[in-house]
Amino acid sequence: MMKHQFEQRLANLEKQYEALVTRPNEPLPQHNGVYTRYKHPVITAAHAPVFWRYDLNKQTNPFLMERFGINAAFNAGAIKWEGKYILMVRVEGLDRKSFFAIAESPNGVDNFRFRDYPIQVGQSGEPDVNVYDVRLTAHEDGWVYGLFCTERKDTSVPAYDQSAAIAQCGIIRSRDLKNWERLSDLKTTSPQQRNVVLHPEFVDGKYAFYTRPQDGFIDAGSGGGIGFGLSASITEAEVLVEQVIDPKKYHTVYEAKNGQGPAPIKTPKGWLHLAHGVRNTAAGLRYVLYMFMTDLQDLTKVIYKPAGYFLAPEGEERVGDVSNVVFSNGWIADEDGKVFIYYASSDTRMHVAVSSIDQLLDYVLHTERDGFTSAASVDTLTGIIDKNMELLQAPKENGRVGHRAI
Ligand code: M1P
Repeated sequence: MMKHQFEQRLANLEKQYEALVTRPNEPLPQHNGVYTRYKHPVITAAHAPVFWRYDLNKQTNPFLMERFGINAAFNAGAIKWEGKYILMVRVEGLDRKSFFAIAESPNGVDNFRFRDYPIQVGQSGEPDVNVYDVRLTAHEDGWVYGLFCTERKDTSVPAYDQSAAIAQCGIIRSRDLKNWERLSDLKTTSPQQRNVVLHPEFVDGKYAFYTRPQDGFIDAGSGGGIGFGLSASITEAEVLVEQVIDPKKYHTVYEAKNGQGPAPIKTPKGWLHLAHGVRNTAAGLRYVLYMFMTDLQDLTKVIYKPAGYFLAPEGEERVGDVSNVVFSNGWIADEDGKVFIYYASSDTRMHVAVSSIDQLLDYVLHTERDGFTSAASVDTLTGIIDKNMELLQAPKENGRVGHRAI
């Protein structure tokens, strides 16, 4: 490649990169009253800095070839830190390995920029083969914890089976979001664990965990619900009793399995939870998000749970490496009550939907629960229509009748 071509291409790459990361985002006009989606993904593989992907030295990379391609950037943990909106993103290279890297934004909806280096999570015993889906919790003990899935090869199967894996929960912690300390992996009685989340407060003086016991790597088997358990220690965390507080259930959006999303948000009415539910279809697994609320005194008691999904893949969100998936492991509740819900689509890119504590409470408290039959759904709908008919037919205060001709 001619010298000037190298420089020209590099200049173009840097220009495109700057244009992408500084592109303003905007709320989409149509919304359901519960949250507002934004037009552009907040993070994509193309948000990985040019100096990650290319060797910028003309001597060692004369063709200005990509040396470390990024396949996807998704399933990010989230936290507000020193006034910035922080996403700890699952960045996946072309080699399928994922790792964590922090991207920061001044406003939560655009201008996310990766820090220069990815995070070194260290090791705990047998080295991780793959790490992903971190949940960040600012715990009342003063540390910020990151609980993530550590995947290792299942060596108990015959050599021809190169897919069998074991998922467990790895734990890191930090006081500055720069230096991370690896703790021992969480021990439970379940053969596998994914979607483990640390509750932000002590419960009976202990650390509280949301778990997702599962028999196999993909199939939850006899497990699959959202579990809850306590551990006296966080450095040698061990949950001996997992109580399933939100089980999978026939003919729901969480029929095959489900999992806690980010750490729950405390409100005066209860703890707000965001979770993902999975069902099987002829086209493969479909992942959607749903919400529920647990009791402030008894964290194992689900007190509200709207029927169906809260957010499902739409439009281009439906297509990606693992299509028909939305997944969330990060949200940020701002001081003014605004809530930034970060979700990934189809294991490929990150989006934001903005809501508020008031809207989410209204949604969770006043959306009818699942009646688990078509007849029950018809009853719910009929109740809504009946009330609306009364309104539409009632004389208005000024003496006129409702606008709808009956
Ligand atoms: O591919 C969809 C999701 O599958 C897994 O979710 P779960 O633990 O519920 O099975 C995870 O691998 C997740 O990362 C992925 O987005």
